Amino acid sequence: MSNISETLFARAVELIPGGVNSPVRAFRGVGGTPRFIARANGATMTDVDGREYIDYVGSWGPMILGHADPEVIEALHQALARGTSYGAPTELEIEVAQEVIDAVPSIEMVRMVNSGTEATMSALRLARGVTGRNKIVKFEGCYHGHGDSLLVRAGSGVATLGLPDSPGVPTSIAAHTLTAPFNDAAALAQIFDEYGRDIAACIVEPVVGNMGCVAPQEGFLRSLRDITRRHGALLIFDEVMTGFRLARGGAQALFGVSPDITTLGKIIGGGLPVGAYGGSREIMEHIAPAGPVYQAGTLSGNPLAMTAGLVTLRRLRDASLYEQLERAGARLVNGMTEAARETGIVTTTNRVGSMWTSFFTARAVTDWATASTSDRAAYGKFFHAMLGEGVYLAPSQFEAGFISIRHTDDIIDRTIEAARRAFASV
Ligand code: HOZ
Repeated sequence: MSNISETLFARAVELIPGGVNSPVRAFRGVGGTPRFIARANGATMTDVDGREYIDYVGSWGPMILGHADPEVIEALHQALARGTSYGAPTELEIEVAQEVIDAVPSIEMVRMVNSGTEATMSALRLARGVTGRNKIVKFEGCYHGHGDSLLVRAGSGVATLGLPDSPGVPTSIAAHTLTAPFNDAAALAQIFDEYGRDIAACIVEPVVGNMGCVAPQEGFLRSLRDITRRHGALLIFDEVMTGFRLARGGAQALFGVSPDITTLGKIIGGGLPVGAYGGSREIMEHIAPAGPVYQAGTLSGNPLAMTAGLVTLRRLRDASLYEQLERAGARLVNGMTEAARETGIVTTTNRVGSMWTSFFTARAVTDWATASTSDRAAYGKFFHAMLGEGVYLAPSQFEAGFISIRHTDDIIDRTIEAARRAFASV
């Protein structure tokens, strides 16, 4: 099959490592050539060859309002005419900060950065600065961006490519990162019993998106809160994916557990590059220039990301949108599960709100050990069958799918019909 995506990819691999600016996009987890996208609108994307896809990647989470939301685009047009970056404070930044603080229970102050990776790196530095300790604990299969301390037993692209850890991370830094299985509070308690006095923070995706979607079991997040508090360590919820997605107040509002520091990204930039980290006033006033922990950024809080973010966050004040997303998620997952069953394909589908993943395994998927029992070759076949049906899923088993408010019942029913045919072909 000769097409424009293939021609572009051949050029891209000569100029960009692996042909992409972020590894999972390269389709290595599923094989084949990545589709180059020309445009997107609502729940769909169109590639350079003119094929339209129902999109469940949603730019990996930000597009909760759907692509090219008219209100976001109009606000961006107006903002563009006022200039794209000033390197000086704006009222818009206060408005976005206010919106985040109003929504997220544990945040009293927030600092904007430019990506989720920057947010988690900065949150770790803050935790180390506040506690005067060096070690951190993360969970196997959770991914928190590509900061040195966090590329240990990570999910997402690291898991997709089968790289246990990354060359280039000094062993002296990796040695400060301890890992436990997700959903295993006893293992965490043991780590804290051994190293508690040296541990600055425990970081977790409260609902994991980066080994596929995996929910916390009853009481797990509460145990993390209790264990960290008992040992004088900080609890960091990485809500880059879940913030403003599972509820306006994120997973912490949904599960009723308050972390000390929260990292955000994706939705709060309305589709433009953004990240943020926040917490109590007492903790956040350690950040420069209020305090001594240094962190800075030329484009942080830039007016375009703040504009798109503000429109998006204000729209998400409408609680009925989360009810709509919940209904859409249930309709999709019930339909997919039924389609798999009818065609005799064994899957386990996890969902929390509008995040979901179908794993090709009979096991309940609760952690990395069970996520990795999924038949990745079967996922690859299913992925390509769905692509052929005009449905764009994550090109890796170890990523979550995302639903937007533009995924109507009709679009979801078309997806289920496509899945029925795709399962049959697997
Ligand atoms: N690691 C990102 C999702 N978990 C992928 C980002 C991208 O490829 O754009």
